[in-house]
Amino acid sequence: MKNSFKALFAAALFSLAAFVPAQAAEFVLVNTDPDGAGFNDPTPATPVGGNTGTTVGQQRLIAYSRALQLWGSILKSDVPIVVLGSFSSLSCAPTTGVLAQAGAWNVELNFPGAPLANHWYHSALANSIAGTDLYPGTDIIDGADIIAFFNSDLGTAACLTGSTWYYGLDSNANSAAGQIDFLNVFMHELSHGLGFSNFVNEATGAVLGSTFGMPHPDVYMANTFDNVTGKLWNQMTAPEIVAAAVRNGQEVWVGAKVTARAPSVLGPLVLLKVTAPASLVGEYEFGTASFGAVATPANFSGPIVAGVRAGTGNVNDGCTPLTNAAAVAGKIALVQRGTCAFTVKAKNAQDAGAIGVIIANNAAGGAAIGLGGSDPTVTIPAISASTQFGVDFIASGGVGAGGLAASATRLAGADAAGRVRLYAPTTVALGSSISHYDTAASPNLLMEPAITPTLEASVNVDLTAALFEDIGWKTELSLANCGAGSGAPGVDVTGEIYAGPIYLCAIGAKNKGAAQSCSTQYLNTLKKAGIISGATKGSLTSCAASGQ
Ligand SMILES: [Ca+2]
Ligand SMILES: [Ca+2]
Ligand SMILES: [Ca+2]
Ligand SMILES: [Zn+2]
Repeated sequence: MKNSFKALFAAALFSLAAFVPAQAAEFVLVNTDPDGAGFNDPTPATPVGGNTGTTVGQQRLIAYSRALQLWGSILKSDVPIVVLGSFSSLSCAPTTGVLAQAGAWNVELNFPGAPLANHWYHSALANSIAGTDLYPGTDIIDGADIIAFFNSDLGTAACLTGSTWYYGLDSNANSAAGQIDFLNVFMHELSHGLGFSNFVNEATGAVLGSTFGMPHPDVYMANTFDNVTGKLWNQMTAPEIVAAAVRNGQEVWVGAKVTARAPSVLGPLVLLKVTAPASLVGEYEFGTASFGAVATPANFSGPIVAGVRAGTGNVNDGCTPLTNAAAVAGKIALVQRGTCAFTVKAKNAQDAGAIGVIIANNAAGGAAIGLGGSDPTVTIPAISASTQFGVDFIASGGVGAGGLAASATRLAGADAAGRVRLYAPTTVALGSSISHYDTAASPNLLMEPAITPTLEASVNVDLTAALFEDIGWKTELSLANCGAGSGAPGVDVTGEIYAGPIYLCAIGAKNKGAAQSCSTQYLNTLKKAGIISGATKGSLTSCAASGQ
């Protein structure tokens, strides 16, 4: 693994000494950029968002160090975690590009205390479990744990035109002005290197070590579950892995910590809730359409009537003008897939006066699929339903009621058992597939495949720390037991890392009074933003004051 990367590193060494004492994880940054570039870029810069650097390079280093401090304040390790960092040209085009890439630089197998035999572990985690540096290497680079590249082309016209890095430490990037939050990106990338990634190739099913006679699954695979075969990924053959990797919605994380914390982080899933006929009362998954208005609980609710057309064949397929327009007008029309385009069916429902349309699948046992196509004249919202739903609805008489509503039991981004979905696009994206949470998660998570403007990694790592606990990380803080609820110490039930910045106040202050005023100011900000409750603020304030 590491040998394939070696050639990229020829530059001068610059290491920042550690900032975080023993019981929290200590990170060491190794800056591998050459003079005058990347982390050493001398271009003058104005301090921004709590970042006091006066050159671009300094600001990069300060933001980078803050991310290391934040993860260091959550994860426990007696072995320093060495991170190689560099700015370089990464794949980028005007409208799409790679912001950064990171991963484990060394991996470990069957080390002392390994929770799972014959499973690969990221070296930072393996070292923390073993309590020793399992591979010191020939030098600090060879023996390092994590490697991270950042795209140095961001800010040029050819790379994500109009975008620039934001180096503030306050998660306050102006996304409307094209700013991309470096701290959010690096908190995300560091997570990959700390354990939030598998080592299996989803395109071939080959596990790590296949090429050097040590083919083994990894600890991430041991927590990845396929709902179709009912198998964990570390129990699958290569062909099974290839098939599972593209089963959008079916791959989930089964680690207990993530599942336990998910209801505190994820919002409710919106489903098609049917209230009539009695035989169909319940909640159903639906698919969305690429045409018409976006279906929402506000615009998609009311009586439902099956659309009927004249002629032969399936008279419920909506392919010619509906003959029961009087019954459909002002209601949601239900039609079935087949014979003509989805947009034609939606247009015929719209012309009959429908306020929305449900297009049920017609394939045997078919699920609610995505509805493709384009027709700007379709303005009503359209959703899909399963084959069975359409058949049953028409068989029951073709009259009912319902609409989109927040589920009382299901979470947005989790399966029916409450296990959080992993990203499994129908076309494999190597390095991205499975090694992220699914984009279906809402609100957006730090470890979804795309960095989104609402993320605030300076104070909130949502479900990331829980996943680390599932793979064997111990989470501990100098503010042990300051956490509220059932979260890890210092990480509350919704994953906010409020204790991390308080900890930074403590180590950055001249005396205890200054530390307390720093943490009070920070807690007030969190309270004002609605991130913590008054009660949490109170317990944290006394915790900080106790000098723990
Ligand atoms: Ca090492
Ligand atoms: Ca992979
Ligand atoms: Ca999302
Ligand atoms: Zn990622």
